[in-house]
Amino acid sequence: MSVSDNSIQQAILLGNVDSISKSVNQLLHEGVAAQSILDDQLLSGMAIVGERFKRNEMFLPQVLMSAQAMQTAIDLLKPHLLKDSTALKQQTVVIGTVKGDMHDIGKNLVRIMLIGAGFEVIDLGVNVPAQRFLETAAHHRASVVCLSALLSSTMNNMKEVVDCFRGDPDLRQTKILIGGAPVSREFSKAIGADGYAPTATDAVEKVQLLCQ
Ligand code: B12
Repeated sequence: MSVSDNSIQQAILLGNVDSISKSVNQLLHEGVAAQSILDDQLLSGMAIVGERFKRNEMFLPQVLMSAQAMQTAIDLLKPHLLKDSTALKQQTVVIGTVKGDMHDIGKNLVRIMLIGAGFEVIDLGVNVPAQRFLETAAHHRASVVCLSALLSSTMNNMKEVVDCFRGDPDLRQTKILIGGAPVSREFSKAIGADGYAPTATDAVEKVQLLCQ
């Protein structure tokens, strides 16, 4: 990877949209794989933001700027991430961030990877109430519902979604996959979901398995 090695990380830390666009475009132009720009630079940059936020070295407006820079970079990588993929089957997946939670960068990455793997993806956005997941899954006959949460308070709203699906005679078989920094395999089992994946790449594998 050329472009000065940590220029993308720096642009994320500073929330510099212009600089990140320039660096990402340059790396793409040099033939660096979109997946490696994402894994080696963007995700590690965002991890540093998370650490600094935790230590009160960065504050909300700065984190928001970093998130905007991250989203700009992801939008630039998106066509390349999709191009690298092979379309397999057209099963429908509904995805959203649960009620009370506005974090969507990770959820958006999972969506992009799923589309890249050939799934039809309906993205309900952020702050999605349980009932909306149910109605959408029923309307589109979804095979899998993906729930994202980044807050330890909102991860509990995943259980409400799972309970609503399990309590509906027509939807109780719908597979539910969960993800997001505070959740785990154990939490997924505890709330009766069908699985957990730690990253967007693992999410694709899990959804493929759940669709078999
Ligand atoms: C960016 C950010 C924000 C941005 C969000 C912008 C946006 N559009 O998303 C803003 C500034 C708005 C924000 C707000 C808040 N935030 Co915030 N935020 C972050 C930060 C720094 C990065 C999150 C991120 O985007 N990571 C990058 C992505 C790529 O990673 P990811 O989301 O984990 O997703 C990956 C996996 O988890 C997985 N995945 C994600 N979703 C799914 C779904 C499925 C189905 C699957 C299988 C996998 C999967 O795949 C993804 C890619 O590999 C984190 C720190 C951290 N370490 O996570 C804090 C963090 C999540 N925020 C935190 C807090 C406290 C808040 C606020 C409450 C702050 C406040 N005082 O207001 C508010 C809450 C607002 C709300 N109601 O949601 C805390 C949460 C603590 C906790 N455990 O509850 C964290 C951990 C920071 C910290 N260390 O204290 N935040």
